[in-house]
Amino acid sequence: MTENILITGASGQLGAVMTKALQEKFGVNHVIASDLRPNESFEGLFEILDVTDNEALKSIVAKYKITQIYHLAAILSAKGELFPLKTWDINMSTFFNVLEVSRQLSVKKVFYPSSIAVFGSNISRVNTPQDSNLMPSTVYGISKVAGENWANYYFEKYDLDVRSIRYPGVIGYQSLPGGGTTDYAVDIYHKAVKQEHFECFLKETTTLPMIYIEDAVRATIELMDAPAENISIRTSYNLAGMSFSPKEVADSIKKTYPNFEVSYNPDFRQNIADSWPMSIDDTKAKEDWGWKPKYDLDAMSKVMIDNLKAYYNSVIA
Ligand code: VAH
Repeated sequence: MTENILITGASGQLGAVMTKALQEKFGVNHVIASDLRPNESFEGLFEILDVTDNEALKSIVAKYKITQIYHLAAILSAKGELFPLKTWDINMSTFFNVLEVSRQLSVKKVFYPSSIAVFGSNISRVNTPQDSNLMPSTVYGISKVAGENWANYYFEKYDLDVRSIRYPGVIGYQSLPGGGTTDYAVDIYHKAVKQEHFECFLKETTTLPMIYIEDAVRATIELMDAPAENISIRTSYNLAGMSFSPKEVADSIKKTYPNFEVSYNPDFRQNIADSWPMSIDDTKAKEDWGWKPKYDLDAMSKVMIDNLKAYYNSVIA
């Protein structure tokens, strides 16, 4: 059967890279990228879509005979704390629309991104288990815990094949830092390549689970490709790439830029980070669908620096 894929939030950090990977896998004419505003940088099919508008979503799903939805639109952790009730409303209403339209129009598969933000400071922060008691400290995290349970509900009640990953902090060179607590680890590479000082909004010893964006996208597609009978977790899978602190990523960068200077000035995002795991137990992802990360910190630093140098040289040229 022909697959037609809709990506919401396609202009975001993960969305832009996910879109390209899905275009390569399914063909440009079978992938419809969508976001709130036009995006001239996209090659291929693009629709302006506010996912809070149920009729607009339904119309696009029907128009393109969508068989899979990757629902990446959401307000992230740090930005979400600036307007908590709006964050809850946007993160939940968009997912309810995706679930309901998928059920009504027989979409075959739905991908729902969850996050390590579902965990709180009430559990072990080292090698945090898949089945932990979830007490998130942010509205973003609360919305993701609710979303995971709604995903499981639609699977159990309507047999809708919703699959989900609890992403660590995703690091990539393709977009500037967004509203995430882990986005210091994107910005630090930009500052290093521009030979600028970097002020980190977390303490130097704040270890968090992270993943290079290519690993995050590959994990997602491998999960979506896995046979349904292999999927034993219908809330969301723990996923681990690597764990590092701001000091460790700064030291990795200094192997290329020995004079790179970093200072540490923790802000409100320190409390968020302190409530999150330091490392993740992703045994179930390994067992159910063969997950294995390819990038460690130094491998990620090389690819980040190489690509950002090429970008900034082209911008300066
Ligand atoms: C955030 N990058 O910081 C996201 C992610 C693990 C964190 O969900 O909000």
